[in-house]
Amino acid sequence: MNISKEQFKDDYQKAFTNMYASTLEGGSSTQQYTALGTLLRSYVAEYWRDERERYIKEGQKQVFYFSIEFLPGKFLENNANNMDILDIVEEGCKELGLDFDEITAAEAEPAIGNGGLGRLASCYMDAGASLGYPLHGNGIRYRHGLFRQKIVDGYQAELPDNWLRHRNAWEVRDHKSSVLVRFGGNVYLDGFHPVYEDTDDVVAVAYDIPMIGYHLSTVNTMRLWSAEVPPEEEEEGLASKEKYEAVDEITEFLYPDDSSYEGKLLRLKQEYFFVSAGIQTIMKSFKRYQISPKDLSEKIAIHINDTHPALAIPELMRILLDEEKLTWDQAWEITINTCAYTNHTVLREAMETWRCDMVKKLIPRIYMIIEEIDRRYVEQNKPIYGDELVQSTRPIQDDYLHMAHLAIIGSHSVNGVAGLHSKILSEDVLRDFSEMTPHKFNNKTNGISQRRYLHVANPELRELISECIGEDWLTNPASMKVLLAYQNDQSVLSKLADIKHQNKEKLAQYIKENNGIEVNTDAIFDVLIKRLHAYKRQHLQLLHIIHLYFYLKDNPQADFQPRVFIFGAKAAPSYVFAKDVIKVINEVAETINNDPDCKDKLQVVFIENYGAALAELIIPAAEISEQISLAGKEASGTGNMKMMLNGALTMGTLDGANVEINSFVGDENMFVFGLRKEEVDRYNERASYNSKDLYKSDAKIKRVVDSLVDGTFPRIQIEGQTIYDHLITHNDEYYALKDFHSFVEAQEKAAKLYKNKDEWNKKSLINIANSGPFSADYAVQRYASEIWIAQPKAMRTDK
Ligand code: 26V
Repeated sequence: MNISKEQFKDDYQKAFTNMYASTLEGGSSTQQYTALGTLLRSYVAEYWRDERERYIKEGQKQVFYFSIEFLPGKFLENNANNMDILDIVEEGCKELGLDFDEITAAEAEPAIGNGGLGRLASCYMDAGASLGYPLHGNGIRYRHGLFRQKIVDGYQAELPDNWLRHRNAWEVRDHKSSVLVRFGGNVYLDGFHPVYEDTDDVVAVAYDIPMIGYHLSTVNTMRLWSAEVPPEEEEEGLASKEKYEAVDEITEFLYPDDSSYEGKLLRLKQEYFFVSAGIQTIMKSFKRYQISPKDLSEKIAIHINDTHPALAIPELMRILLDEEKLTWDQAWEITINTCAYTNHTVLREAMETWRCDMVKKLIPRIYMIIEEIDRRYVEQNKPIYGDELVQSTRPIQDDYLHMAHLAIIGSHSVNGVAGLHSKILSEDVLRDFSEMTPHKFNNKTNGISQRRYLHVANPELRELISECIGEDWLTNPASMKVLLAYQNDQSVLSKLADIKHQNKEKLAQYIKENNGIEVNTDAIFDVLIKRLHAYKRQHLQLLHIIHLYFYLKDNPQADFQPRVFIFGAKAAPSYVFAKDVIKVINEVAETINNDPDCKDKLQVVFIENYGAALAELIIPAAEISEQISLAGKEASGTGNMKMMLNGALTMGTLDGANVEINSFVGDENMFVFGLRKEEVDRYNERASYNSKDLYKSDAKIKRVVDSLVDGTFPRIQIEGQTIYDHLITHNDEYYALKDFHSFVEAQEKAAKLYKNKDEWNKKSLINIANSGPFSADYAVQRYASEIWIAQPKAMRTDK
């Protein structure tokens, strides 16, 4: 958008006074932020409205991305960037005597997602809007996001995340779009007509947040639902205290697990709540514009992000049958053609199943429909595929509802999120389904927002790239490949190194302020940031660090490549192993950081409360990107792409999207180690891996593992033992010991390479140049053209 700095400054001062009846300079940074966010939102408000109306007028196909989590990160800078006024805002603030960094720091991060799944949804929102696709989010407005992590005596403590304390400047409460969601009660059929008795009703109130595309291509909507007591019940004094509490609870907090399933009733309530609200809204707008429900799949696509929104399928059926009075076959065909499902994990413990009696009691009409889906599925498919296949794939089995089965059966597309993951789905985890309906299965490798993770998070690098290759790459990321022409250009390589060093300094400053540790910024910054989980193997890095520690103790005079190991990770509050790993990392760090033999050579930092906002500080400073999950376990990973984009070299197994990174940059530009997926499978099939034997026969491994329990590191008696037991007593489920030597070797190679700065910088540049294909823009284009069959609008030329 076009606005002068003077105009902006004037608007800002007025907006502040309108809001707080005081002057801007005297405001707190939170007030300054809130007024600024509100002002920027007001700049796009008319355009947002126009775009909504245009969508309706032009009858363009709309896509609704249903996700129980979003992780948008802070809005202010990203939105200003996408509106092309980031410079004006920054300079304007400076001229007004304000500290822009303080203002951005005052923005509360909406942590309404756990990790990869939610962040991916938000990258797609950004890409969708930037490309002009009508792609809208549908989710939950949790009043408390993912807990804030505090490290106390080395342990993770969880504190509530009250991100809405100072209100959200970007959201608009749209109470007129409220819908009623019915729970419980009795339902019986009067002919074909369902009769509801004694239901427990909840109102879903919409909060809309504008999703502002790059260069203001379009403004889409992320709609988050909040649960309230129905106003009629309130006005007639019918709502009890218990009712208020029960309703409040629905959108009170985000479940803090991302890879283990727990069949909690409240979680099921959340799932039905936001799904029903979203589907009802879509159908209401259809009615308003008198579009026939038979045209539904031509006019909208519904995306089911993991299984949590899979009740969209029976909910859509319910409306088509009960309200639109379609026949079952008509309704079913429409539903399948409208819905598509993405799987994000192959971990068995994360597969969602619900006890049927629970579903039946909470949402009786929906359960009736699911039973009918199941009955017809068996009836129609048994004669074709035989009993065995049908039994293993039906939605209801042994009194449990299998959400993935429901999602697959009710969708026309099922995709994994990286090549290897999609292959595992169709050949292994979902093999029976892919045998029956191979046409549904496809891959959509994840993508990331270059705008957030490079343009905004690393503006100096953005400048350098543009200096070299012009601006085309900003909207056409594949053309970053042109950068390869500079791989031997010493001046470009040294600028690249300078930028990395500045970013390391920034991170070092943060570490000094928050951890009280002065890290050596000439050391390699080795970064492992992601949720803490045994399959992601933070404990493998821990073993490696201990190994280096022993090496330094044994060889204090050795020529040692200095390294700073940086961790950031939250553990699910009930996940004992993960929490114990955090404690051990912190205690090992304490010993190492205080040992004079390690000074400026080996340092370990655990950054507290890692999340989307801190990621933007850490990623630009990373030199080694640790992607060390056991092959076959990480669906894709997206941190791997973000760090590559910022010039880090990947230290990785051939897992998830690391495989694709490897195919782009080649073995010589990353450090590949560890078992291949087929090898892991072979060990598992034959049960031929014995970690205890390995431990007993390998002195290096034994020494490192023993240090967890022999007092080398104080204050980890219990937690060290947990890891020891996992590795030795319980046979090292994720093959950390098996991969240990291969990992250490790859790390040694990295340390050696780092001594040759020119070579390192060249490889760094090669990584950046090859990261274009991981743009979320391409991923969204593939979803749009192959799954949603949706078109972007013709781009404006008047910006
Ligand atoms: C699963 C569950 C299980 C029940 C409890 C709550 C919960 C919440 C989320 C999930 C979804 C799977 C977890 C997930 O985030 N998967 C990650 O998705 C990323 C985006 O596709 C991908 O890059 C990561 O590899 C994958 O772990």
